[in-house]
Amino acid sequence: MRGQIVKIISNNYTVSANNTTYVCKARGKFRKEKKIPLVGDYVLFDDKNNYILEIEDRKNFLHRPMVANIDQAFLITSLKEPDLSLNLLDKLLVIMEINRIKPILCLTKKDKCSKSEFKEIEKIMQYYQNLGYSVLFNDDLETIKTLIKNKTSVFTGQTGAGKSTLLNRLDAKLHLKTGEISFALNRGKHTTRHVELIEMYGGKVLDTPGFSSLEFKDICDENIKKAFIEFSKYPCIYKDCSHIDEKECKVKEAVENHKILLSRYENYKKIIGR
Ligand SMILES: Nc1nc2c(ncn2[C@@H]2O[C@H](COP(=O)(O)OP(=O)(O)O)[C@@H](O)[C@H]2O)c(=O)[nH]1
Ligand SMILES: [Mg+2]
Ligand SMILES: [Zn+2]
Repeated sequence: MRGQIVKIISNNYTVSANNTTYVCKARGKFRKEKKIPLVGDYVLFDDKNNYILEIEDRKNFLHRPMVANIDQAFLITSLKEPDLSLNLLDKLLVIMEINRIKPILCLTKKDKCSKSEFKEIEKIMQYYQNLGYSVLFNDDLETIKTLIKNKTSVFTGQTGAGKSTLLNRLDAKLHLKTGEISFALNRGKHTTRHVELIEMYGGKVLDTPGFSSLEFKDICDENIKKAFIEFSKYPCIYKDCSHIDEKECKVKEAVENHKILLSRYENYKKIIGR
């Protein structure tokens, strides 16, 4: 039978298939082949003896949390408390672009913005929408439910952005803790990270505090450049133009002419200088 691993606790792999879960063991051959089954892996398994037989090739995988085959990511982006961080947003967009994960911007705490603050934010979000990214609010529950169907999704974003609140609103049975104070420096101590895909609305979702800079470790500058998807609309004289030190650069020109959002360009330079 074919299924997807939704939870791993020591060497017990919970595989979901046909609305049922099976707690399986992995075969010894995986260890020899240095294949480690991950949450999100699609597997073939023996549903009589509860053994994983094969791990299918991955579409993608992320390091922290370790999870495979993510289709889309809801980037839970708080407008206030914590304040909107375009730097974090652009970083997350780069990670998603590089891993071929469809990003969906989901804005929270609109109610905490003044009218004028919100006007500013709307302008910025219009820019992201023009790039082709979907922009939603955390009260668009019906749209979110539809998007979740038949997909594996991650909900990611800063602590306090409202991920758990949103997931609880989608499924009241979850009872995820909200408003928890996080001690960033002691993170490892406070929370034993437990990765689990939760099934809802015909799809699977993962609640995660975010992805570390680890994701950028193996990415070359060329791919970061590509992940800023609007840059290619302004072809430079040099194909390998870094858009930083070159005197004549169409991307820099587009930034000066307000065609490219200044914050996007600055975040690009920050990520390149990692
Ligand atoms: N005003 C307001 N507060 C929100 C909203 N979404 C979440 N919160 C609050 O923000 C705090 C952090 O939310 P939580 O879901 O724990 O964030 P997480 O760390 O991303 O899981 C909680 O006190 C929530 O009640 C929102 O849209 N508006
Ligand atoms: Mg939370
Ligand atoms: Zn250039």
